[in-house]
Amino acid sequence: MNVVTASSLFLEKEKILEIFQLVYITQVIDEKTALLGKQNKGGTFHLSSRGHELIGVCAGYLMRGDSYWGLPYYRDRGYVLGKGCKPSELIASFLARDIQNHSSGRQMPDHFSDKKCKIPCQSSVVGSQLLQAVGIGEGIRNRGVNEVVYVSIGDGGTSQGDFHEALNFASLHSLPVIFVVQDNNWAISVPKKEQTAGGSIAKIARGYEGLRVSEIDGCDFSSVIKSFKEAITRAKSGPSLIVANVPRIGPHSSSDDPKKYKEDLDFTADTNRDPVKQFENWILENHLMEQSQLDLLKEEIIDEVSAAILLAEESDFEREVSENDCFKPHLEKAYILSGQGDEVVMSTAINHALIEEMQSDEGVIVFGQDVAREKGGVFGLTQTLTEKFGENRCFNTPLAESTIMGLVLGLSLDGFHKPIAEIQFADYIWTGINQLFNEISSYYFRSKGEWNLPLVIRMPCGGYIQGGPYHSQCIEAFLAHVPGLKVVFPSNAEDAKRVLKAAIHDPNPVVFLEHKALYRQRVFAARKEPAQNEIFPIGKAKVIKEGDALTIVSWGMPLVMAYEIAKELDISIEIVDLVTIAPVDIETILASVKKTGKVLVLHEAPKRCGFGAEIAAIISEKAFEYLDAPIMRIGGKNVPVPYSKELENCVLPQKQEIREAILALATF
Ligand SMILES: Cc1ncc(C[n+]2csc(CCOP(=O)(O)OP(=O)(O)O)c2C)c(N)n1
Ligand SMILES: [Mg+2]
Repeated sequence: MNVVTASSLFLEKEKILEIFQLVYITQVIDEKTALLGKQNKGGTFHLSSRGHELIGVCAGYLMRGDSYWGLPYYRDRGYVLGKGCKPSELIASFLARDIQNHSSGRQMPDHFSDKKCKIPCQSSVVGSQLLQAVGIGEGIRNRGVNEVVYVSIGDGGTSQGDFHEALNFASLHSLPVIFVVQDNNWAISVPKKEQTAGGSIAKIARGYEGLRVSEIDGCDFSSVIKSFKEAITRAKSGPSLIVANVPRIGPHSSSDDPKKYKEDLDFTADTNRDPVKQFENWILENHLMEQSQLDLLKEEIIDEVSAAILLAEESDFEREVSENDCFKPHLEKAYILSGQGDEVVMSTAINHALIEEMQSDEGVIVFGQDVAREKGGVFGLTQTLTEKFGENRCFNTPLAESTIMGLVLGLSLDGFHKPIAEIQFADYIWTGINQLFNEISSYYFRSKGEWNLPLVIRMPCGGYIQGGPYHSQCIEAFLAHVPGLKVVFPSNAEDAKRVLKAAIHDPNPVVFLEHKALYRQRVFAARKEPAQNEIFPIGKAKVIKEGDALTIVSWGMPLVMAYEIAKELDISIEIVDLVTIAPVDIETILASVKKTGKVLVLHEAPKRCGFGAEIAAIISEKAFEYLDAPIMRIGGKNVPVPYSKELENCVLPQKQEIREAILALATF
């Protein structure tokens, strides 16, 4: 065995040379794809990783195999090559071709995804991978396995709140995560002095107790290897942050001209630090190869990349996209609806659904703000879960919604966990919305089905409780607008229990909305409790009252009001409880409208662009000729929900308004 003892690296000569080959392949791919981008072959957007090759390759190479997860960022092509991804696939993804990995042309180049290499699907959102990595780390800790997560980011990305949330959570839970900042001093054109207070992210990060922080020269082979080896050894007992100083030798991207913001001296300094050149010199100095051998090896690598290009060009483009591409196919189990138990309110039904699912599947875990132990959530829905299933399966998170959403995503990736996150009030999802709208929703589509996210996000929502502007929002229309999310909004105890079970069994992300005013409402929402094996499928609406004079389509609190009014009036009213917002059950709505010829769509959220607008549009597209009256809509006023009861009544739909609309429609 040839060991480079002088550098104390304890790495065989063959391995060092293999690392060099990968470093050089990274560079050659860079140069060749830049040329390909000008040849009208499908690739247009070029991201250079020149200067970042060594740090990435070493990380990927030392963390090969099934025990290591990797969430690299776009300038970390070295990492994915080090980890074992195929050059031909990376080039094919540059050319936007339909290949197995790296999104098959659905995302821009260097947005890596390769399941067999344990590289989850990366997005373009700078910093969003950090909390997802932490979620994977939490899953590793829960499963008690010996795995490690690598996650990288640029220096600019450390300004994102997610960076600090990720360091905080990883440190709090002593997670096996290695954070790497590839610090090239620039975020496109913004230099670090305009980016980071004090100029050192390492200095700032040292405040997180439990985090091992080191700063290294990312162009120095020995330092890089030593640093990763230490971080890997330490991972069992906690996270590390490696800040690796590297040059950015190219432009930010093919759309960027660095001459607009870099001085000549900067260009020279960066080029002089080229890690590939330094590594070559190191190899020569350590007599691992002669210059002539090195030159020959480099020529072979150039030929290898040329062959990979030819292979990549053989892949075709994907040419069709369907809305079904957003969801992993899922066959609903057969369902029986008996509802034979004792009468329960909706909050109890939800609590029981959680308990039953946690009993039958060890992978089901629950977390959020205040959900643990006796408190069991601000509405008490998760009470007894920690006591019954332990601290690992029902735990509190910091007060940070992006953390909760990043965790739920990361946890859902390991094929074992089915995480259920609670967002304390739907009004506060906005501080975690990037993870939901930009990451979770499109994950399956972006990875061309390589990854799916079996997760549930529970959100108490809705007004009529004097909750003011920030404890009253009904946000279903925002959620339904985003491709790739299933959104349910059950309005009584039996549906809540059955639909929550369907959501937990679904291999796709489901947002489960719970109206706070219905949690303990008895007259309408309390029901006989369904048995353990009952589920109600997502995507099905329910006719809760039959009639033939007019149809009301509704959900949440206004549905309850409509039901009460319908019982009082001598009009044959049919009421459709939507139960699922997305994908909406068009058939049930149309069948009812075709029967009655008149429809009122009724919801609590602001009428303007509310989900009622979507339903009205569908009806007018598909059943216009059956209508005997204009489609009516009632929604909240287009203002925030005020705290004062008097004002809240002005903004949210009231019984009187609903009754008048029904009478007007009936006599139209
Ligand atoms: C959240 C977000 N904001 C803005 C962008 C546009 N953008 C892409 S890369 C980039 C600069 C990132 O700089 P840095 O993190 O230092 O990484 P580097 O490119 O230098 O490796 C910006 C602003 C983005 N992709 N995501
Ligand atoms: Mg940078």
